[in-house]
Amino acid sequence: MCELLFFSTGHLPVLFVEIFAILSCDFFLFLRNALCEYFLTLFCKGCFDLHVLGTIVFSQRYYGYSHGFHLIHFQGAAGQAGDQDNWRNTPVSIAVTGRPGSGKSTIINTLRGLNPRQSGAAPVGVTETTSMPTRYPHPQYTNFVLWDLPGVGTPRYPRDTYLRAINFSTYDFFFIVTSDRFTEDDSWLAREIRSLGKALYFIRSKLDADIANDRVDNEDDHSEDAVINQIRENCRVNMQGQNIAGRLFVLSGRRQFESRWDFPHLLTTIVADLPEIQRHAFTLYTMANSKEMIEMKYKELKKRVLKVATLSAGLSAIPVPGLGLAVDVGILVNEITTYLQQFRLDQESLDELHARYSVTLDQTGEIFLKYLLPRTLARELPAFVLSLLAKFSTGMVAEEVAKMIPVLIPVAAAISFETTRLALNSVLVQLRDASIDMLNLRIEASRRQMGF
Ligand SMILES: Nc1nc2c(ncn2[C@@H]2O[C@H](COP(=O)(O)OP(=O)(O)OP(=O)(O)O)[C@@H](O)[C@H]2O)c(=O)[nH]1
Ligand SMILES: [Mg+2]
Repeated sequence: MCELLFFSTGHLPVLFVEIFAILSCDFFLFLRNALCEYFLTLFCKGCFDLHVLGTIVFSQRYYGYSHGFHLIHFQGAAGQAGDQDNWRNTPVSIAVTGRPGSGKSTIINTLRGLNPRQSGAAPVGVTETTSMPTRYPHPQYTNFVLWDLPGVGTPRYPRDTYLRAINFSTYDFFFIVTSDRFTEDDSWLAREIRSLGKALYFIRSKLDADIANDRVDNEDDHSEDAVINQIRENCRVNMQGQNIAGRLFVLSGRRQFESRWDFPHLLTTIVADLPEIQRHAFTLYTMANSKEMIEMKYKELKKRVLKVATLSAGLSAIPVPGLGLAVDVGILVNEITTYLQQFRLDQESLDELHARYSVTLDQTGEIFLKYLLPRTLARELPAFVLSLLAKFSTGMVAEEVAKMIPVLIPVAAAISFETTRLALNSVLVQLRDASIDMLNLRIEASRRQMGF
């Protein structure tokens, strides 16, 4: 039995080996073994260039089960550098429309991770009416764009010119926002959007204000759930009356409520609706505002680990003194920086948590310690990466890799790759779990601050 670890550039023989590795009948086993031998002979004769082909570890190893190569294949480092960040180039455009004052700009700012008074935020206020389509790119991810659109049915934007005026085809999907009722114009717009096959989400905003009002109005028997149910029911009747069929999300667009009520569900629903490429991008563009979203981000980031480990242990690897490894520490620092941003454990997010929600340094520090992470992780990443590699470069990895009979590459490269892979997988889990705890801390602090 053999174990094959291919780091290839999709060379034709490798492709055949992959296909045969999947098929397990004797005939295919024979073909596969023959092809591997042929492939190796060619390599040994110098027909392939190692830099083109990448790194190959070929090992013979008995497992005791009856058939098959265990094959892990992924694109080699050569020519692939950086493509794990291609998602940043994927355009995602959301159109946000609704009547004046319904809370469009507030939702846009929240989805861009901005407070209304921060620089670059969409103007918010009772007199700040959206008068023409305005483009708001996300500050970090410029291909994620939110469009603040004026509502349909005003003298300036009557139905018959609205779609042309707002350049309808630009957007991937639509939010129709109301803070009270959906109108006949909303119903018309929904039909137009659907007729062009675009996704549409109805948003009933300002739920926090309704809850706060009810607390005052029904001091003795106030119930948050009762308010929400009543609003849902009202919207249902209202939408039925307007002949509107569609998914409704009852929420507050304000940033301190981004993890409350239907806001998290809105984002996870969008992720589920999007085609594969945009799904990947949107999951990373959007904020970690619920446990579900953190899990989704974790899954997307985990898909990158093999590639990053290959890059790090690949052509730009430099020996790390004392560890017997050769890795590109810079690649790992960049990768973990991405994890921290995605999981909201970067310094900026922590500073905000401390300043805005009055969470103490001790509280956030405790979470880091609980998951065996340094309290000031974001500030000392290179040192952290080295300590992480030291932790995983134990005899165990070396032993595992040494069991293989390396034919084509120095065993050190295989050990560096395997150590990096294990380290990244492990730190991803730690950061995911810390992120969930940090989210709970944020939600609790916001509840305390708002009184509900
Ligand atoms: N309590 C509460 N107030 C909100 C919410 N969303 C918006 N507001 C307030 O409602 C007012 C209008 O909000 P905007 O976000 O500017 O509404 P808009 O739809 O962009 O308004 P126009 O641009 O005029 O069409 C502002 O005073 C906001 O602070 C919300 O979810 N809860
Ligand atoms: Mg506005």
